[in-house]
Amino acid sequence: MFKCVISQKCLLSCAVASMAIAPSLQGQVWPTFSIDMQSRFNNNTPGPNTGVPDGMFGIQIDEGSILTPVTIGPFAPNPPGPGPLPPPGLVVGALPGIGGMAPGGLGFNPPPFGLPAMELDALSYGHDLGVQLMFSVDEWAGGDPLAPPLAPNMRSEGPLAGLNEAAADVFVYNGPVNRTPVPVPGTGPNNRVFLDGDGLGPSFAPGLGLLEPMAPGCFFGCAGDNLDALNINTLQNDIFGPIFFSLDSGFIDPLDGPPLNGATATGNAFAGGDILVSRAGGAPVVYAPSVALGLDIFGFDTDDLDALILIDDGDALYNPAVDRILFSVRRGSAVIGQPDSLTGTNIEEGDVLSVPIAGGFGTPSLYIPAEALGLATVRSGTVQVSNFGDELDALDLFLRGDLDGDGFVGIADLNIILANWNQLVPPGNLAADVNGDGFVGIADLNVILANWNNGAPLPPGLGASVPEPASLAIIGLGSAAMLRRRR
Ligand SMILES: [Ca+2]
Ligand SMILES: [Ca+2]
Ligand SMILES: [Ca+2]
Ligand SMILES: [Ca+2]
Repeated sequence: MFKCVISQKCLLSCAVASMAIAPSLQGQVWPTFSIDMQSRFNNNTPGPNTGVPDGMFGIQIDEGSILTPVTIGPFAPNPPGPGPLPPPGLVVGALPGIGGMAPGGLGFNPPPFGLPAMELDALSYGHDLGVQLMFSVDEWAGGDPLAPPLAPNMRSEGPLAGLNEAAADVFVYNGPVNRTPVPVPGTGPNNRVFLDGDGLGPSFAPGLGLLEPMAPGCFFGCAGDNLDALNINTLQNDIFGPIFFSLDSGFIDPLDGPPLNGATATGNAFAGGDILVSRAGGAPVVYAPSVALGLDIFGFDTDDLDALILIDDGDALYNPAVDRILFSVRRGSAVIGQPDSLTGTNIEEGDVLSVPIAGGFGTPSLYIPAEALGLATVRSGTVQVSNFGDELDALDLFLRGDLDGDGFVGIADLNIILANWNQLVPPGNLAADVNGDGFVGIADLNVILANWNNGAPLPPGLGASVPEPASLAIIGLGSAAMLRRRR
């Protein structure tokens, strides 16, 4: 029933997995993610294959690895489950020729002498169609202290609450994925826990198999992991490519200091603000250069893109008129504190950004400000853990009920349910078990019906034109028209 490679480790994994099967898997969620170089599962050590053996193949994890929870089997991205779980399994490694679910690696160069790390810090498979925004933060984020303490959320899991467990968690934004002005601190839609790093208390949300806690200032002695790249709904074919990602810039993190950033990007002849694309077993090429995103205005590799939402039209070539990008930048980036090109708001590391607005300052445009997400910022005077704004370090979009990943809930999704009706999963298709209770039936059908005709509202060419507030309604009508055509 559970397909695992034969080894002592995996027998243990399978035993844990069989206990962890329904009713508490998170249905319709197949997360793939990466950790950062300080993380415990990386043995707190930068560099290729320096971490603990992964939970599926026994290959050493590193900060360039794409991982998934170990709950079911080694051949497709797994759902999260209740903790404790084995170490995450290797989906795609960084170095050429490395094993994993999709063998061959992302084609990173091994780090040259003096540049220890191979840090992948943003991830997408190019179809991030959804209406719920998911994010993670780093270990220094405390959350907005003025926001209501709606536990479990980013603030209740973080250092202000004395827990230091937020860095490995995934949070869902309570607001809509629309252009949003900066709210008065404490009044934004805020967030709640969606997935938990270790799948244990206090949130008991489905877990990823990561370790907690990770405390601010742990440097290279961290007890836990920082999730720094995320895709929530990873389909089986996604992992073979195209895989969109970004690498780490060379400039130091002003809170963690040297040598905590490894210049992985320049070591591979790219900038840390570039979005790259690769297929498992291929070599990376530039998809969207940093300058197209309003980054590196102050020079090559002066900004680092560290979180990515990407919708590509299928050719894996960036066309600003049709492809859509949302992103965030890393602490220490030169563009932080500069006015965004839409509203003139000083950019922070917790902001969700889009591409520059024509005729603006040439900088990225603010899409959803950190304050709306429930994060602390310098510009709002809400930081407490450090002198820097809370760092958002991973992003994705999610659409409940979109089982085939096309950004729309409709007949195709219903047919997946019907084809597996009345079956236990496995052997039924895991995709059909929308609510994760191990059985395909009324409960799953009801999720589809409750989200019927729901679709991703992001307009084509997001951020490429000026979406004045009055025009947002028109964009909404346009989306509705598109959805009608697709029925
Ligand atoms: Ca990483
Ligand atoms: Ca994180
Ligand atoms: Ca980057
Ligand atoms: Ca960021």
